[in-house]
Amino acid sequence: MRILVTGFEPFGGHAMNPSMEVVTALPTSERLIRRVLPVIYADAGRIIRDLITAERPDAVLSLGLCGRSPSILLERIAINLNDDTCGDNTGDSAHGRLIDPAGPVGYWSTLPLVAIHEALRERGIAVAFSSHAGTYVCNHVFYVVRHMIEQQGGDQPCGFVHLPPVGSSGLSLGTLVDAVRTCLGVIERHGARK
Ligand code: PCA
Repeated sequence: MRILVTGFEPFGGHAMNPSMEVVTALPTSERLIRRVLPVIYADAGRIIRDLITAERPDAVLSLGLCGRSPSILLERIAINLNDDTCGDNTGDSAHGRLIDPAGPVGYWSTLPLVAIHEALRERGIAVAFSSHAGTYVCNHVFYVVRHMIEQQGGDQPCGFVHLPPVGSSGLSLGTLVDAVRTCLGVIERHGARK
């Protein structure tokens, strides 16, 4: 199984983004396609769609930073909405903009979230479920990828995991890398969803 794993560049007031650090620190492997995305609505969606078309991964795990979270958040739902007050890294501020006016209101994650939750807890890593990934660029990428796979009738598991800032709940960068490797291992073991 080849898995596409993405992170994001720093944004807002954050000097670093652990999702970028983790994606960069993951070991190079033929089974892994790694990419850091810009925190720009239009570019992030286009880049990840083009990557999926070119690389045809068997699963997609997207990562981002949730600055307020004390733990890793397993996102359950992507919403068809861009809405923020701070703007993306180009200053594009979306106020109630639909991601795809023809698309459904939301999509469930198709990652094996319960198994991932269990695996992370077994490793003593702080983790929680989250109802949805917000309405900023992380949610945008989550929705765009789920929508693309759904429209193509694909069976690739895909979803989004938010990481806390390094240091939250005693989570070092090394532990976050270990956590993401654990997620990847569970996704591999579960295989395609149909
Ligand atoms: N977190 C932001 C965007 C990029 C990132 O890492 C979010 O939660 O939408």
